[in-house]
Amino acid sequence: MFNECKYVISAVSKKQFPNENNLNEFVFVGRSNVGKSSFINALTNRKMLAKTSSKPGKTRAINFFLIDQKMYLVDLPGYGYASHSQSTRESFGDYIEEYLTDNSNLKAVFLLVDTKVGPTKDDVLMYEYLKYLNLNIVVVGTKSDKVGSTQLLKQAKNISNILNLPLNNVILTSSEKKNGFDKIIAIISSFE
Ligand SMILES: Nc1nc2c(ncn2[C@@H]2O[C@H](COP(=O)(O)OP(=O)(O)OP(=O)(O)O)[C@@H](O)[C@H]2O)c(=O)[nH]1
Ligand SMILES: [Mg+2]
Repeated sequence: MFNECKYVISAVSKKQFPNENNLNEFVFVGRSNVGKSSFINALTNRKMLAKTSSKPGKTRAINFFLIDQKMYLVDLPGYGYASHSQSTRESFGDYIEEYLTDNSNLKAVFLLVDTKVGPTKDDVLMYEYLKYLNLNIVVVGTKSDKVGSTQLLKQAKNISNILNLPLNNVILTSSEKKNGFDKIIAIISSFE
């Protein structure tokens, strides 16, 4: 579905955000290490488009990827990683806020939570914040390969219970096994 995927910029301030043509944007949000960058790579079928790491806090800026000259996929820094200095953590918050508010190009926010761990306190806060901003939210469970098949439904229900949303609205994915991406692509395609 995605042919040309181009890294555009790692933005550290609003002035650097691209997209003067007002193309659709889709952003991936979640705590550090939840698998956002891996998710973008799996979605676009690229191995190294977005940089991934086993060390939390890899993505420090807001990374924009231009897809087929028609939309942007946006990789946000993760939240909830304690070992950043206080000031770094605060500026992470600023980026996220600046990016998410007053952005009419932003069509959907994919909130990624770890399927096995379930939504953390930070995830719940982020979900509430996204709702408050009236954004179109898609809740995604990541790393579903780490959960046995008999536990998958239970973990999906756990996510839907904690976030208080219908079970059908929780999409479980594995970037490693490339599972669940047909649903994500269908959602993105529905905005074209
Ligand atoms: N088993 C498994 N591991 C995964 C999956 N997706 C990501 N990982 C691993 O989880 C770790 C973190 O992945 P990243 O994609 O870098 O996570 P991130 O959310 O971008 O992290 P930050 O940039 O720090 O916010 C890496 O070691 C990945 O290999 C998955 O679907 N299955
Ligand atoms: Mg990342």
